[in-house]
Amino acid sequence: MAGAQQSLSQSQPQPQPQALSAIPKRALITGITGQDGSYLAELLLGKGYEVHGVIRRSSNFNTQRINHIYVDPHAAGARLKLHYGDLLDSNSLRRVIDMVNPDEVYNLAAMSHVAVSFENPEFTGDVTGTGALRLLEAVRSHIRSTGRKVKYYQAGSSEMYGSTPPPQCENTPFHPRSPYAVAKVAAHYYTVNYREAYGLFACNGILFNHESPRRGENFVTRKVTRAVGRIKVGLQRKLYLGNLKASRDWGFAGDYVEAMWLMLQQDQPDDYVVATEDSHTVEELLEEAFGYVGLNWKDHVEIDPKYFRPSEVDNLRGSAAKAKAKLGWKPRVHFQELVHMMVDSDLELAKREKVLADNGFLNFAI
Ligand code: NDP
Ligand code: GDR
Repeated sequence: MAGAQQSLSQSQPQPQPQALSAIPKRALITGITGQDGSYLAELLLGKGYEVHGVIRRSSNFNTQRINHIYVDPHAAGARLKLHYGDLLDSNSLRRVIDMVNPDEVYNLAAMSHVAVSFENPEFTGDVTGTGALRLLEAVRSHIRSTGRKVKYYQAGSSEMYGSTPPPQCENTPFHPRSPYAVAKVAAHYYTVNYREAYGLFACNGILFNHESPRRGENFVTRKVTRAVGRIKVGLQRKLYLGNLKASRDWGFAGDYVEAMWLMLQQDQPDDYVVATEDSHTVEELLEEAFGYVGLNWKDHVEIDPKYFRPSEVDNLRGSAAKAKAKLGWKPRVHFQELVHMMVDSDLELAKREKVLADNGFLNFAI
């Protein structure tokens, strides 16, 4: 749907503070076009929020994950609004925050691919690390000039633990193993510093891997389930992967965005690990995903060393005891159900692709 990008609001007047009690809470989400942004937007709309998203200009529309919740902002009652902005552009962040007057800011935007961060380290540091600092400064400046209360959420990552052995909790030392992870550690401590120095209500969610049918196709879970669907319908034969021995604590993105929201509903700001407390290797992921549709992964998977990382993170498994005790959060979807959900979705997608391929509308070199 092109509409989501074509009718971005320019400078709509916002209600003044005295009128706020009569209107819904306003949330601003950076990274709204990503996996988590789309689930968080759905969650907040369901809770009655007015949701504002920061999107960046791209030569192709990139709002596929939120098109189903988007309505034309001219329509009465539209509660999802999009604004152009970029974590690389401080002025755009200040402008959007001053225009939106958010009650809650969720910083989900990042260059989020670990392997790509080795290829583009400086860019990753700028977006994923310094980008958080730019946003924190924009929030601080907004609070200073308006006197309003604004709560801030920072999307932290289990990658920050890197080579520190599991189980990892809030007190576990960080040992980042990629430019992405180093940038996330910087963002983490910027957030802690703004809380300590300026009294900002700022929380770090230290989230372990979370996946869904909306996961980007070059992360390993989705790469596998996408291949399973295509192999099953005859559109693909081989799947090339890197390290099959790495172990991850994989949860469902829909569960994890609830934890983000819960953090900002507490009386005091704090940092929380969010995890399933269960870990599986990439090989176990392959067994589960291929086995679910009656395939043997060993017939299809080949190793391509180009997917090995210069420094790998071998084993992540979180302890979410604090989030369970203080937020009342717990994961609903576990590994097997998650993998089946993703395979079911990607099998349907592959069947539709097959119809297009059989009728000459799609080319697959298999
Ligand atoms: P995605 O890669 O799916 O989404 C990233 C989002 O960031 C996209 O909306 C992207 O926009 C946006 N973005 C990238 N660069 C910029 C920029 N310069 N300015 C503004 N927006 C930008 O990530 P996820 O949804 O999976 O993750 C959300 C956040 O949580 C990320 O910060 C990630 O690092 C972190 N995280 C994710 C985990 C996971 O397992 N999914 C675990 C722990 C942390 P566009 O669509 O235009 O590319
Ligand atoms: P990760 O996720 O690096 O944990 O970061 P990813 O799915 O990319 O890798 C997980 C593990 O799988 C191994 N692997 C492969 N990975 C990819 N992408 N492609 C392959 O072909 C492949 N073969 C093996 C990797 O080496 C790794 O060990 C994700 C991101 O969402 C981050 O933004 C987030 O912070 C962390 O999760 C928590």
